Amino acid sequence: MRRRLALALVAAPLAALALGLSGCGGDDDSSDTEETPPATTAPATTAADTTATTAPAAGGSALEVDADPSGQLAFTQTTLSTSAGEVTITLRNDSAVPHNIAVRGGPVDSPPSDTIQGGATADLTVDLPAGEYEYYCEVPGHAAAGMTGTLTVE
Ligand SMILES: [Cu+2]
Repeated sequence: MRRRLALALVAAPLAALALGLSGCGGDDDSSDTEETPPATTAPATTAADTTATTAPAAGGSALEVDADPSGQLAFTQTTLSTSAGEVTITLRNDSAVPHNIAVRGGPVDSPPSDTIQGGATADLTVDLPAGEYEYYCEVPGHAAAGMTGTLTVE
């Protein structure tokens, strides 16, 4: 009997202490939770860094080319250059004549981009090793009429 009472007397403060501790523990948990997102952000940043590192290694450059706005069978730029890797060329065509863009040279012979006109744009993404390529409009007759350019990849 005395022993139980003693235990109860000891247990009560302990329980209160435990409650107090668990209260603090709850705060600690929430602050831990608050610290967890930064910890999660750190790996995410690492992943982003990895992606960023991968992107330059793979190239990932972007180029813009315009079709002659007056409707001539020509690009306004006849030379382009970029670094090796995945290259995205955005063709803009302000004329009413439909055009597209494709790249060929060496082992590369890309399918053409969408054929566009009237101020639209079309993207062509090609994986290009270093070398010299021709970009051209694949609409029949256009490349033969001079709608080509030289793309140098280093
Ligand atoms: Cu064309």
